[in-house]
Amino acid sequence: MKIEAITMREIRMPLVHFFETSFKRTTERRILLLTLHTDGPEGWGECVAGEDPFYNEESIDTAWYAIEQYLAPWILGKTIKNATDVPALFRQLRGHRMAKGALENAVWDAEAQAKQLPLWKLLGGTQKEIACGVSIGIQNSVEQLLEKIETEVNAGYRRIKVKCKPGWDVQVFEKIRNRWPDIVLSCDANSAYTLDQIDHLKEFDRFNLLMIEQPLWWDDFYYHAALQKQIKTSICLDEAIRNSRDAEAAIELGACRIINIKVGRVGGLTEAIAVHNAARQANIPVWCGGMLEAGIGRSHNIALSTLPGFTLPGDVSASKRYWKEDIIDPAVEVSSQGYIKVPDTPGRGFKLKTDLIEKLTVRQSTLRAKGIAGAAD
Ligand code: OSB
Ligand code: MG
Repeated sequence: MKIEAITMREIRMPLVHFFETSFKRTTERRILLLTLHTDGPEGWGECVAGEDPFYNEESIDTAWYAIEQYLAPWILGKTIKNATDVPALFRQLRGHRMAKGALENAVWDAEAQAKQLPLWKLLGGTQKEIACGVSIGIQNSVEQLLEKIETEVNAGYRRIKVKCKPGWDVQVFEKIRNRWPDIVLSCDANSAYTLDQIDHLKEFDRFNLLMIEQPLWWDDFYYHAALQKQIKTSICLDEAIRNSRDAEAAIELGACRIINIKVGRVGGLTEAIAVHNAARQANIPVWCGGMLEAGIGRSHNIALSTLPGFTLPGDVSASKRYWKEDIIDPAVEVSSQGYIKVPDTPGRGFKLKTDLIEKLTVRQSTLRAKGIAGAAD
């Protein structure tokens, strides 16, 4: 397919409820959406970079820059056979994986539609239903957190993950376990601890957690390996795994027993599949992480989660947990048993609410094969 133009747009979407991690409280998302105009079907991608470079080094603004200045010009006017050919076109730009992923995933969407295949089949997926968990942020009070957990347990979610940080950890786990001794529970520290706190981290072992996600530095596996030797709870790496080589190194070092795969964090679906394959080869279970995505990113996550190594429930949950109205139709829904049924229609499998997307847009720019057209047209 020939890439004729790329529309970049920023939409703003308030969250139904704030989402707080050890690094930040988010109340409204600023989301970068891409539309790929080709000589065939139109492809859409969502950039998962946050409002600030606090989760990793990228933000919506660095992604906008990387796409506008480098990535879009490098593929505009090109004829691309397969989305798997895209990473090689982007190689000269170091990092900026979330920016790259947004564009590559739009190519996957267009390719799947051109081939009349559901995206999940094009990726090599095998699971027709995916198991869902939820990620629950730090709340104003433990009571508020317990109420949220109750809602999600009743909704059928198959794993509850709570965000933690020093001062919001063991006391909170204690209260959760008193009330729900048997639910599948995990925690995510987003790098809130250091190795000096090892005695404190050892206390987490009392709570029968499925895993602790990224307890130490965001870019580390060496010290995670040291920590994993001293705690019983399985470490799951999120931030630190940027590609399949990282996955291989972390696994060989013993830095984790579980890996969270986020499509954007590793630079797109091609690399996400490679991370999945590396983990599968080593018998390391993986699950699909989330970045508070709107419907486009969410539908890419659903497709990825159908690969056979995704054996643990992911942070892929219903649209209504995040948004009053999602930008896709139908919205993502989760069954009372905690599963999402994977759509069988070509491409990502969800229609777009283009009027709503227009309404939410605060800036947009269309880039064309020859020269750059600034404003919308
Ligand atoms: O570490 O998994 C994380 C959200 C923003 C940044 C980092 C993370 C998260 C989540 C939310 O945990 C998962 C979701 O989309 O529900
Ligand atoms: Mg995480």
